[in-house]
Amino acid sequence: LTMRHRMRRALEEKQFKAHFQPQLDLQTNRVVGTEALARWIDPDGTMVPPGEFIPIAEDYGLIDEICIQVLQDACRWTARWNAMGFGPISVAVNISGRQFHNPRQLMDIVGNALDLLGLPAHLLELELTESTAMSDPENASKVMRLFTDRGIGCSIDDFGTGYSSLSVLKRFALRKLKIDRSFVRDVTTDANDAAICAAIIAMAHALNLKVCAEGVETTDQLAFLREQVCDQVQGFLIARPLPPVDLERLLRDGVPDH
Ligand code: G
Ligand code: G
Ligand code: NA
Ligand code: MN
Repeated sequence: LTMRHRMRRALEEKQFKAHFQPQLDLQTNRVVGTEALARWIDPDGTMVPPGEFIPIAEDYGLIDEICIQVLQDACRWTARWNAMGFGPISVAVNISGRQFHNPRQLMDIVGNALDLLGLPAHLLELELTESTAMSDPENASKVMRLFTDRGIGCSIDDFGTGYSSLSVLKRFALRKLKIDRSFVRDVTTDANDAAICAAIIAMAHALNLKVCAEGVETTDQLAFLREQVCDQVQGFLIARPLPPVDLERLLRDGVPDH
């Protein structure tokens, strides 16, 4: 069977699912959101990582259908968690470069998912990497305006790695910056990385944006980010990307104190 056939069949069998990594609010110590990450889960249990299948899906023109499946899965679980009283809890989904260049079609897909699963628009967030956004700032502005007008939040992913022009950044209709995990990794040992993280947090707040640090793995990193009044953290210290039932258990039991 060719890869194209395998993907087609996987789509028919709804093998593309969302896993969820929690985002912890440092003010309240509550999980206030998750990032949905695409997983291809074969019936035999093997899991194909998105880094492998997303580029192939883009080549085969199957990225939209896969995105729809993952997005609907993400909206379905998030609507459930809010209905169960764990909310308000939002969900962030990643947008591929291909989808970014077709804003109308993306809006249709996203709007349909929200309507179908009954998720309020403000509980959905779209993540665009900084390098994608800056590859075509005109289009990025258009995408963000379109989604913001619909009540959906927009965030810049992997911030700090993509050469943002600050004059462009200030014109984006944004809710959040996500500090790339490469800056978080050595934040307690590298003075430059510490300065960069502090500067991104201060700049985000000056622009009235929330800021989320990615890739938080140690309590020392967390302590630094608390000191800098970072709004949210995401990383293996809190939890890995989890299957929905495990994320739900974490919501029920609460995250341990860090
Ligand atoms: O979860 P993991 O570390 O394997 O993710 C690898 C990469 O795949 C990440 O950079 C992430 O942004 C990307 N990714 C995960 N899920 C999706 C998705 O639903 N759509 C797109 N376009 N990218 C995704
Ligand atoms: O920013 P992006 O969408 O590329 O990031 C998502 C990826 O980051 C996922 O593949 C996820 O598994 C990974 N990730 C999440 N938390 C951590 C962490 O604490 N450390 C490392 N090394 N990777 C992480
Ligand atoms: Na992301
Ligand atoms: Mn990221």
